[in-house]
Amino acid sequence: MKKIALIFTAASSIFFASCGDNQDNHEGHDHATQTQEQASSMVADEVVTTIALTGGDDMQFNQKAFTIPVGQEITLTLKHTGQSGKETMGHNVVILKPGSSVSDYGNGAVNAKQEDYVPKAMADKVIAHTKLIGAGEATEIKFKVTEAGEYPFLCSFPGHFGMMKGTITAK
Ligand SMILES: [Cu+2]
Repeated sequence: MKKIALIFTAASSIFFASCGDNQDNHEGHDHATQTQEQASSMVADEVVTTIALTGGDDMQFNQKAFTIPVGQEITLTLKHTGQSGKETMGHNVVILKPGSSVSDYGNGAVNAKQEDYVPKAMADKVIAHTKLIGAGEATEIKFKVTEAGEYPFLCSFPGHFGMMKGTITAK
């Protein structure tokens, strides 16, 4: 009697194990995508007046989507969490007007080293920007937007905007 029970238990655990594998194979990707979407939409739905960004030697912002209220003062901080200096791994945050292209701005800023990669020639695309910082530094700006919309942001240090970009939604 005991033996039969054991065999049954073993068989059913194999059955459940293989069932679980199948689910992973068929639904693993969907599930991961869904979780990611849920996570980013949760972040984006929360309306904030403080944006705290960090960027390290991995060339990544800690967060890529924010929602802010129209007409209120927003405080944005940027902290460099890496080991590299501003010359080799500088970071900044440039917030662009709705409809502006992050890659157009990033490509246009590449040669503006004298201006810390925030060229005056493209100032008409910019809502606000931080200064360029290196390891151990932090910086803060305050800004306000007067219209609802999607405001792209990027780090304009050469080669960074492919990874270091995001969207601030104002509503
Ligand atoms: Cu950067």
